[in-house]
Amino acid sequence: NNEKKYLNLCREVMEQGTKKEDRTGTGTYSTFGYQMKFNLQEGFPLLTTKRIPFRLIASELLWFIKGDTNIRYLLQHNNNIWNEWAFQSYVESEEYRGPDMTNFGIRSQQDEAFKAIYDEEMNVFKEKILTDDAFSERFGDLGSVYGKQWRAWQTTRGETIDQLKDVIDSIKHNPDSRRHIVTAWNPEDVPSNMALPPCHMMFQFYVADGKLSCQLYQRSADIFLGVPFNIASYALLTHLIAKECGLAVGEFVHTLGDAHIYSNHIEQINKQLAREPRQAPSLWLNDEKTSVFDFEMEDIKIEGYDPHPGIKAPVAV
Ligand code: DHF
Ligand code: TMP
Repeated sequence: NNEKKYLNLCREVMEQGTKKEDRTGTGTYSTFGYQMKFNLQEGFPLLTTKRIPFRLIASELLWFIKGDTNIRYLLQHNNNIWNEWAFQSYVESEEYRGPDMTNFGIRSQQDEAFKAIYDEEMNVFKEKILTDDAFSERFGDLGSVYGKQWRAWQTTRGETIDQLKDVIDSIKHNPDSRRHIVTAWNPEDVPSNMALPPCHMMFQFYVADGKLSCQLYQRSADIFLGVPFNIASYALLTHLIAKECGLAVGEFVHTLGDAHIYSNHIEQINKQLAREPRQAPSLWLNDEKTSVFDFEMEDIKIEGYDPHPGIKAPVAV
């Protein structure tokens, strides 16, 4: 069972993780180096031990595939998962004149009065991103994140490289190649040019027996919030590319670097671990679409999804 692989990761880090401080000031239990293999023929790996909002995963992936790095597209799809990181650059800028937002992530969890002010500022910010073109261009953009590196990696010669298109071409024309790689980790851009250096940073495809497999290296993994999204996102990407290349799906191999459970996610993890996994759902893709680059939200659906209820948790900023 695919889901057991994830639950085993949770159990191992809960039982054997080392206490480790982190950038966000939240504190974690962490382990270094872990691998899970999901068989994509055994259903779609969307967790059932808590409800995962699949439409957020699909719209985020389509946003990467378009090469977009501006949260406006996400907001237009009612997807709020990247708001905090755009908001952070805004409140740190000269232009911001509102109340002090230093450490808004931690403070909004600890201080009710502050949370009300923060929510208000965030709503104003979102509205401006959606309606004000100049503002959105300036503050909606997360910098040289995934979409940019996948579709328009900038070379020193002033050219751009479309890694995603190139990798699909190489899967089609030279399936045995051991060089089917896309990397989002651009050392030139990492120090200054992005809201958050890529977490899922490098992936490789592999073709054997008519099946397409994908392995992801994720340098940093928020086990409760990020990882369930990352698994489903790369499973979906593998399905889309397999379809375009006329291949079946094989495995998704998920390799983690710093795999951590935040100290304020412990109760939630325990609650989830007490639940029994249910039958995995399946993925429906519109057969009229052939190219990865033509898919829209209505072409992607999850079927037979009957999860346990969602479990809320604060995200560390
Ligand atoms: N920072 C941290 N600390 N952890 C992350 O997982 C993370 N992920 C990012 C950006 N920065 C991050 C992008 N992906 C959620 C899920 C994925 C994600 C960002 C946020 C999240 O909060 N998920 C909630 C539901 C959110 C909603 O319904 O709007 C969840 O319960 O799964
Ligand atoms: P870091 O840059 O200090 O490693 O913080 C990034 C945090 O975000 C870390 O907890 C990992 C988490 N994360 C994921 O787990 N998956 C993701 O897709 C993203 C963007 C972040």
